Amino acid sequence: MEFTKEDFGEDFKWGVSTAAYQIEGAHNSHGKGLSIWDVFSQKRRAIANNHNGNTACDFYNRYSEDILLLHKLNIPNYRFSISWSRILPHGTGAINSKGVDFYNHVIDLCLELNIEPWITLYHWDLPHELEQKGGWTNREVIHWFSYFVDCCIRQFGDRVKHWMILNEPMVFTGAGYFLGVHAPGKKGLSNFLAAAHHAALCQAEGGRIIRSVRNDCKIGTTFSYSHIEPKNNTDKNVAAAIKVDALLNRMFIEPLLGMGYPDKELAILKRMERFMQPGDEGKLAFDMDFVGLQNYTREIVGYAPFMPFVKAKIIKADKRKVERTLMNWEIYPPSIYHALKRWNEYPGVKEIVVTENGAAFSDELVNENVQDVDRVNFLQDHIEQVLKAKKEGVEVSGYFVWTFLDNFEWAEGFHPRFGLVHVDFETQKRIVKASGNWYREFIKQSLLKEIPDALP
Ligand code: GCO
Repeated sequence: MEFTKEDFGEDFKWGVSTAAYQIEGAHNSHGKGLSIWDVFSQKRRAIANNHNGNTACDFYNRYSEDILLLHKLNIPNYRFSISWSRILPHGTGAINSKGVDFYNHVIDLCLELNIEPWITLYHWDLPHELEQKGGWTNREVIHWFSYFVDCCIRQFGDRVKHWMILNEPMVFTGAGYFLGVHAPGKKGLSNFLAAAHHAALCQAEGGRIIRSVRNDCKIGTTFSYSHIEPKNNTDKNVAAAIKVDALLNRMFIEPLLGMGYPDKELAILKRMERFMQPGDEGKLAFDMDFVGLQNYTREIVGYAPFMPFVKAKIIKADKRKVERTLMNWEIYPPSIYHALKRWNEYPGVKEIVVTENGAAFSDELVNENVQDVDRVNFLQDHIEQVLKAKKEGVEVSGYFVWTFLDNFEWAEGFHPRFGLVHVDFETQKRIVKASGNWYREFIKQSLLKEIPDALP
């Protein structure tokens, strides 16, 4: 490794990311309402091995120890999400004060330890009661979501200065409302387009609400992004790659930047008009302070005449016999560099934060030790690509590892482990992996306060 943290400059933000449903557990404790993931994960065969997040990492009960562990790992920025139905059990209306207390404790302990809290408002766990009214396919979601955002910024905005509106809208609308493999398990083009349009409106509206309530917060939102290449340069394959790129990489960021949906490249998006109302185009735009890049891999695309709508398919990593992670995602560090360079060229993008990057490997626990050298290499190689982009002038200001703790990996259950910290899901014991120790040393110079004597 031929770089240090110092090469990124003093202001560069190092951190880790998590999400409520993946770690909190306590799915029905202290007045919490059910979310679509609580319900979806109970369906037979929805999740690998019939796992569910009812307990997950039990972060709800163990947050003090876990945040102390963040402190021990020298991690100065912690990104987590708010479980909407923990705060608003019915999705709107009455606030559950116990839920608010929990996030207040998390935030206050972080601040006490000089760890900057970064909040994601929506990381996929819509309140179940709202799904019963159509969820993201119902345009009313804009009102429900606005109410939730308003509650959160009023409750926590005095102390939390970094906000992200949505986590990867392409994934929760695509997997949840088109493919049906994520909660709420809906399928079909109409569900997808409706959900996607409403999510795109909410990402901008959420930004407007935060800015109208407080003027001292940095507002962003996050997007998944995979560098895409055609399997070869025939016209058909190139055209297929352009469509998949429009769908996976451009469909949510471009309307936010005032460019509209990329329907020239992906004609199917013209059908979005069915869900659009007068004035919507303008409402899709908002000038974020930063955008969050979430990158894991690249995708190779080929022409596939029988695939509905896009006539394209992704050729998975095992078929290509390339180096890959446990998720069957190709290990291709330049992907993050290409993403940063491309986003930097959008005139509306002011600042980019890598809000997620990481990998699942088949970690082995031997003598209370996980020597996850493959993860250390993955992180180093990706961080190096971020530095390369930064040196070339890209406005990238932070990097967050996905993730802190091994956790509930959505439809894959607990099998793929992405953490810097190993979790035994039977005993809830935490063991810092070699990658966690590496990251701790890498960011050592950050100013962290001593651990205070008394904990809440
Ligand atoms: C994502 C999610 C995470 C996943 C991670 C690994 O945004 O896709 O934020 O929840 O766990 O990406 O798949």
